[in-house]
Amino acid sequence: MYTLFWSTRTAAFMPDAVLSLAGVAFDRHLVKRTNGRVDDTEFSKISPMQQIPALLMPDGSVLCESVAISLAVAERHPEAGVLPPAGTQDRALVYRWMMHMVCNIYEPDLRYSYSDRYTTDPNGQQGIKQASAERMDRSFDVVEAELKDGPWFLGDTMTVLDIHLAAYACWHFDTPSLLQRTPKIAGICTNIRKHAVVGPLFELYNMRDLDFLA
Ligand SMILES: N[C@@H](CCC(=O)N[C@@H](CS)C(=O)NCC(=O)O)C(=O)O
Repeated sequence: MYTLFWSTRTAAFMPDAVLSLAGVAFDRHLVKRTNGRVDDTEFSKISPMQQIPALLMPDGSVLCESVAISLAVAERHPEAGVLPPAGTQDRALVYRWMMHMVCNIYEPDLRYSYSDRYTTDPNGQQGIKQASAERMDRSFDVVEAELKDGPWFLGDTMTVLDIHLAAYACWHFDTPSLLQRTPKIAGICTNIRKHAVVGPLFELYNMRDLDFLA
């Protein structure tokens, strides 16, 4: 049995979606947070960076890092249907865009949200926030420019890319203005918000940011 360490509005959303799509049994363990920060001494034994998510595997080992967890679960459970076959160009594109989004969207989002961690200058936080916001926006625009006609990131079939992209869009500092500027990303978000299995997780994770699309 898997145990997913989670909390609302965190990147546990993505592996949760993959596990749910695969239909495998798993427990959710809520990690205690105070003011958005992990506040749970027991959790440091699971995640040395004290970051959510982490996945306790059936063999007792632990996997951290949201992208690694999503990809590993999708590979172990092909029935989830969100990972193109190994060795194909689509699989290579999954790697490319997962890396693009985690480095150039998620990481700047963390810099924006936890700006005090990224400067020793007591007056430096506003500059960090502004630069991070610009970096995030530019990186979303790169995705928008490369998307084809949909309905999903890679065309006809939903993949882990769609799940990650929609979560990052939810956490943007101004989701409506982002999606107005990026209609193809908005289309993917609309589709995934309506998905029978993934859609309900937006409520569980208190990610109501896409509700206005309905
Ligand atoms: N690179 C990590 C980042 C994880 C991360 O920063 N998670 C946030 C929530 S989305 C977190 O744990 N924040 C609480 C804290 O840093 O105290 C990943 O992709 O899993």
